[in-house]
Amino acid sequence: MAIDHALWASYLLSAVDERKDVQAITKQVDELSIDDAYAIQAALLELQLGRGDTLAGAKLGLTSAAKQEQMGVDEPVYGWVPASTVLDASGEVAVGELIHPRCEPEIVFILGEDLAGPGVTAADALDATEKIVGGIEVIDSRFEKFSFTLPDVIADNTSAARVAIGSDGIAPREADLTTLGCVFEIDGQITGTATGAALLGDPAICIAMLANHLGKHGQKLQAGWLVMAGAATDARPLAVGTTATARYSHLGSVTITGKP
Ligand code: OOG
Ligand code: MG
Repeated sequence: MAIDHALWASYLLSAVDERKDVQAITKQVDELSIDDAYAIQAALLELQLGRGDTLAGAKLGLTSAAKQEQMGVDEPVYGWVPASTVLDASGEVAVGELIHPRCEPEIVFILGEDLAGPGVTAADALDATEKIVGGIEVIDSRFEKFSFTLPDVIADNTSAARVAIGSDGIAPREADLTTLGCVFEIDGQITGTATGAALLGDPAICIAMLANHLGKHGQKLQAGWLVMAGAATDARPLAVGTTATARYSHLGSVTITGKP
């Protein structure tokens, strides 16, 4: 049976609106192809833009071994960052607006120029980048038990929920991104450490892959967008009262706090 993309997009948006987890799509249909999953993701974005949201950028997920092992999915995924999901400088996250949020460190590329695939290389990605900043992403799978297969998580816009962006940035070639370090802390306890090389060998490779993926759909990364390369450590629960800090070499620190 053909997959009704708009129907599943509404299903996911209702889960967001009602702050209630829902059954994985693949538990309810015979087969969900990767193409159908990206079509549901596109329909979901259409619904969000139709409500007046705008696009602030794009993201990758599952680009590190740490994340792939945590989630049991072994391929990178691509998604969108609606402007309404970008947190203000306070770093406060209203946990009550979310289902079962987790947080994770992100290396974030701020683009100065458009980047259009196919054929984009890591060097092209750096050329198009204005600056690189640290961040923390809050992910919130709309699926029960934060559990999903590859097509489910794609349809669900790669669990994207919120993102905090650091204020200190560097020029794209100011530091070696493969050795750029990150220490992730929850309430002062270190939960993970990684370098940029954890992200498919080089965070810039991730950005190039995303541009090439979008190129296949006649889309591109756009100047001014923020683009997340994916978390280099596993994600941790974010509850009311939790403070999460990502300390980066070269990029300073970013802190978020869970609020009611
Ligand atoms: C999927 C989203 C993954 C990342 O950085 O790996 C992601 C998930 O883990 O729910 O954003
Ligand atoms: Mg992420």
